[in-house]
Amino acid sequence: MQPCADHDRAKGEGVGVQEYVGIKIQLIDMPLTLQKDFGDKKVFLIAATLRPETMFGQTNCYVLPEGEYGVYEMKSGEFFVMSERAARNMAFQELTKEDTKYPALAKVTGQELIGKRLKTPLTSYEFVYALPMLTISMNKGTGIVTSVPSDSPDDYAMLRDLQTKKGLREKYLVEEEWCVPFEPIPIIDIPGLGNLAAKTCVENLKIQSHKDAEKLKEAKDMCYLEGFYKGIMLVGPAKGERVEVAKPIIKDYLMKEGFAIPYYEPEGEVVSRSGDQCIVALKF
Ligand code: ZZB
Repeated sequence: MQPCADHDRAKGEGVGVQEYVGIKIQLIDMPLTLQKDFGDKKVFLIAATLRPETMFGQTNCYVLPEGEYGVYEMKSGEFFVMSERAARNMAFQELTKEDTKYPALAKVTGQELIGKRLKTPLTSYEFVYALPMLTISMNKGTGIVTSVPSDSPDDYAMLRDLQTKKGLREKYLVEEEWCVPFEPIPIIDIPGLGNLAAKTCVENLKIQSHKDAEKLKEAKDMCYLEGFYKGIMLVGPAKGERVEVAKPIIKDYLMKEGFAIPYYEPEGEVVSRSGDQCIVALKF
């Protein structure tokens, strides 16, 4: 594996490294296809987030119904469910069982994960459900997204659609009990946007559905910016602190407790001159 300097790239000149926090969300109910081989194992959906300080507000976890996920064995002895692309990056970050190798021990679709109960760190819900999100990109993060509808407009819009649109629930075989009781949790107060900033922004911009991409982007940018500089934590060990200060504290806590892992990937597509998709590798 050669380092791919800027001048060795056919695509992606100047593209840097994105650092995510990979949240370990344990499967309580195993999908049928995984029951036999993984029924007695610790299996986690890995959700890539840029907002570890919002994990107190998780209400569910999103998967792409038609997305293909693999089950990978990690150095820790645990099993991670994620996209093959994420497993490939992790194989070069000393996370998979054998360095540079990432054989999928099984495959599972997002649809097969929907409705499974999950245990996820820091949230006040005892367990949450895997639900569909139709705008997930399989070429970003792990293809699994943890849902914080209090502070993420995309998550709020999707959850509201699932809660209120029977036809949508029927299409993806979602039961009311998996989404309707899971209201957003106030975790951050932002002056001017209140303690459910994503809901405020979605309502102010009159966003009608999870498909309203342009306005959702505007709402997301506003929540990121206002949240980061002006948001005050309402919960957790950094209660009363600004988000900017709380973020590294909560991130370190999640890692120390074994609830999360650091995960890196190129922040955009990088292709080498020999035509290979580039990854982020640990180099000493
Ligand atoms: C929890 C969370 C809480 C997030 C929040 C955001 C916010 P970005 O914003 O485009 O740079 N995400 C992660 N992977 C994917 C994917 N494959 N497809 C679609 N969405 C994905 O991407 C990073 C954020 O987008 C991640 O951080 C994740 O949602 C989601 F309160 O995790 B986040 C204002 C945003 N607030």
